[in-house]
Amino acid sequence: MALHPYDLYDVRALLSEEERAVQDAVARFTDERVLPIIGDCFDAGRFPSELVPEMAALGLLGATLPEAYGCAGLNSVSYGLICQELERGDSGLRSFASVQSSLCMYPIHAYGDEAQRRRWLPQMAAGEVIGCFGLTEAHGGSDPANMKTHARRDGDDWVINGAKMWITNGNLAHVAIVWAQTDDGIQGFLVERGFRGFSAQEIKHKMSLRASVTSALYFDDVRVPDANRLPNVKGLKGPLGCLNQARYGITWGPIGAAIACLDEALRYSKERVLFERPVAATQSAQIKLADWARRITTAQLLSLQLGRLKDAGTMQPTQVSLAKWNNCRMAIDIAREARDLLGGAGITTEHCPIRHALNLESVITYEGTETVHQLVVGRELTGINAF
Ligand code: TGC
Ligand code: FAD
Repeated sequence: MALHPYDLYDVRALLSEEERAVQDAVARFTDERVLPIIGDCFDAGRFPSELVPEMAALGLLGATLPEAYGCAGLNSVSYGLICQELERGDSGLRSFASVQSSLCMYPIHAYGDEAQRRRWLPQMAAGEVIGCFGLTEAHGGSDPANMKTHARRDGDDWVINGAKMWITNGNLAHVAIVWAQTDDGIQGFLVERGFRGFSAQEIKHKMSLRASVTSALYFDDVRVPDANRLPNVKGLKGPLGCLNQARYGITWGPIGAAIACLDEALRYSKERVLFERPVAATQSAQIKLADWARRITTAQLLSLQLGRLKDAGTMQPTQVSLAKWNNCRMAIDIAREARDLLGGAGITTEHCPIRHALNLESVITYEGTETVHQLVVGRELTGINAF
């Protein structure tokens, strides 16, 4: 029996029936709703917000959170498969789901009180309220401990001053989870659109993640009630705990992008006839295609095992770092090489590899750069902090 070209090790056989059903539903959504429009969205620099209600209806927002809050209550492997299938369409859509689910709904659930959960989570699961996550500042995203944004207690309120940079969904968001230094360590605040002194400015001229909104956020004496502070965490472990969730999903996403590139290059190289034979009949093309399949297969196995560890409650941040590093590197290399295999045709967004390659420049940078994740693994091995 012929092997599946995008699943040479039959990783799908390791999935439960429910996990397979989730993957199939999201794959259908990507094929039918995302792929027909995404090239144009990327060209126009437009996030397809018309797809948000459909993503919500499919249960893709906050998918692992409990049904009591209007969420799907899925396991982590299913969440990973959602990320994979969305990113097979475009990293921008996966980014949207990552931020909404792992960076906004997760901290409200994990660090918020019951009133905050009841107020925000059902509307966010329904896609009626969109969130963004403000950790990075312009002077150095890799070192968030050095943040300047500050919240000062004033009676029943807090007063926030500062700015955040490179914030996904910033101009779309109804609520921003903002991490600020306080006299009591870093704390998280729910800053609502319309609060006086809070503004967002979209970042233009991006050559990457063009189908996603990225913004700067500004806080000028923004008064936030104490009821909008996440009460159950203090210190950098708050935002880093959210990153753990999102980075986990990002290990899966680039597998989808790489599969999309392999798919397109495979079809193109079989059809493209040069020197009287298809490009796919040359040894150099076959070695490339085989090498991509090898790298995709190892990434699939890595993420699946990571997901099983996460569902068992034993996943360690270092394991997430290794997989984020490996899978982003795998995908960006494949996207660039697939662009090459398409020759000149590869430089237009009529074909997906250049779009994925450009998107992956962000994916390999955000949620911890490749270097940051290498140094996390290096520290684990040596016991020496090299940051
Ligand atoms: P350190 O100061 O030693 O630790 C602080 C506290 O945090 C705990 N911790 C973690 N907790 C959960 N998950 C993790 N991954 C954690 N890493 C550390 C740690 O145990 C400690 O707790 P406690 O109780 O002792 O206070 O911090 P560190 O030396 O471990 O961290 C250094 C470093 C460089 C790894 C960290 O600062 C880092 O990860 N920097 C990169 C920052 C980053 O990734 N920013 C991403 C911004 S969000 C984003 O990019 C969204 S893109 C979304 C999209 O569009 O998809
Ligand atoms: P820097 O930290 O300035 O890094 C510059 C270079 O120095 C990198 O090559 C880095 O690897 C290297 N470096 C850093 N430390 C060391 C070291 N110790 N040793 C050697 N080299 C080192 N942030 C949010 O908070 N929320 C979001 O929603 C969000 N969305 C984003 C969306 C996009 C499209 C992008 C591009 C970024 C987003 N980010 C977001 C920010 C992202 O997390 C940061 O860009 C990232 O953490 C890197 O920070 P930086 O850009 O300031 O680079």
